[in-house]
Amino acid sequence: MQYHDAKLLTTAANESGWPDSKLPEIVFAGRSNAGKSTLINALVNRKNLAFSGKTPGKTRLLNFFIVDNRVVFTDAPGYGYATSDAKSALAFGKLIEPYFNHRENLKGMVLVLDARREPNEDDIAMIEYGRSTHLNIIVACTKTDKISRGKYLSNAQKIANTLKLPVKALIPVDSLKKTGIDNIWNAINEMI
Ligand SMILES: Nc1nc2c(ncn2[C@@H]2O[C@H](COP(=O)(O)OP(=O)(O)O)[C@@H](O)[C@H]2O)c(=O)[nH]1
Ligand SMILES: [Mg+2]
Repeated sequence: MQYHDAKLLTTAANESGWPDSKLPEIVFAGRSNAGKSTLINALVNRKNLAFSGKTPGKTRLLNFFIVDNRVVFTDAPGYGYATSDAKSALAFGKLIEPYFNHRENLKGMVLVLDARREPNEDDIAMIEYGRSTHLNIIVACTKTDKISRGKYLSNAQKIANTLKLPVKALIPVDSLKKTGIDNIWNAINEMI
């Protein structure tokens, strides 16, 4: 397991809170509970860098982590939870839209999906948004430890069809056992 130097750079509620950094950035987007924070923790080999599971709090904001003085990971709020009512959806849009549209060093998006679930309309909107702002996009399918290999393959085909991607664009991961984490790193390194 490779060592990574990682720390929270800052937490931002709006544009004035974005870090003054020129490093390439990768945003982690996905539904609440899809496994974004756990994936970030697995990538940097830390247990609790990004707030995962039942520690909400700062997860309604953008959390910026600097990794190896080389790349910044941005943990975005989960949209299932953030967009469950009109007011929250508006707040989510106000937080995320300027970031996607104006953040010059934003290079790519890791769309984080639970491998057991079909993408919903929020996931589709998110990938379309990434495409419309010309981001490089990779899709991480988490929690593969909870399903058989055969079930993963059939789910992956459905997910790929729904998102209009080749199935090989999906990267299966088990963030707990760290399976597939090297593949995510390779894809991130290509984006930055
Ligand atoms: N079994 C398993 N559980 C996972 C995996 N990734 C995340 N989880 C669990 O899923 C829950 C939500 O993860 P979290 O990272 O907080 O999701 P977020 O809301 O997208 O940031 C937590 O209880 C994690 O431990 C995985 O690959 N395998
Ligand atoms: Mg989280």
